[in-house]
Amino acid sequence: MTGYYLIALGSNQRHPRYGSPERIVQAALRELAPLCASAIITSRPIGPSQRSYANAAAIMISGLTPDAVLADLKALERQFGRRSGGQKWGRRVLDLDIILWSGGLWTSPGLGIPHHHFRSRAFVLRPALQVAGNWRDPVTCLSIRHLAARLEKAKRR
Ligand code: PH2
Ligand code: MG
Ligand code: MG
Repeated sequence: MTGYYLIALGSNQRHPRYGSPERIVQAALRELAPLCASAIITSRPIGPSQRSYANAAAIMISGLTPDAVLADLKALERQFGRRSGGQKWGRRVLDLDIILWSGGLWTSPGLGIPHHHFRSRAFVLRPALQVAGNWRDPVTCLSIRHLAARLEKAKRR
């Protein structure tokens, strides 16, 4: 069964071959060959790491289950030199997260969709707005556009 996946990409560490986080995200987008991709934005780090991030969002189409897609994304993270372990939310050369998929909800031991924290993360919603503004979060029934506007408004207060 074919499904659509909204993927968030992030990097805040240099890579010896690809260079800056922006270049890494660019290279990862080439590898993923998505249906469409957002621009790459620079965002202030949330969490312990001090370095700013390059973030982007992409829509992928796949016949695989969410667990199999996640395994492929993890393999790509490793291909870019990411090692498991390390500090939670520490610096990372490449982070690929599944945010939404067209099947709605998914829960397995290693994966929950929708991504648990995406509604409060501007570094996910801002790029996602460029590629999936009308996509509705199956939990709140609100569109990405609505969630992004709500978050920007809350941040201004
Ligand atoms: N990812 C994190 C933690 N903090 N901050 C920004 N700006 N962008 C990220 O992608 C990011 C983060 C954990 O995955
Ligand atoms: Mg992440
Ligand atoms: Mg991740």
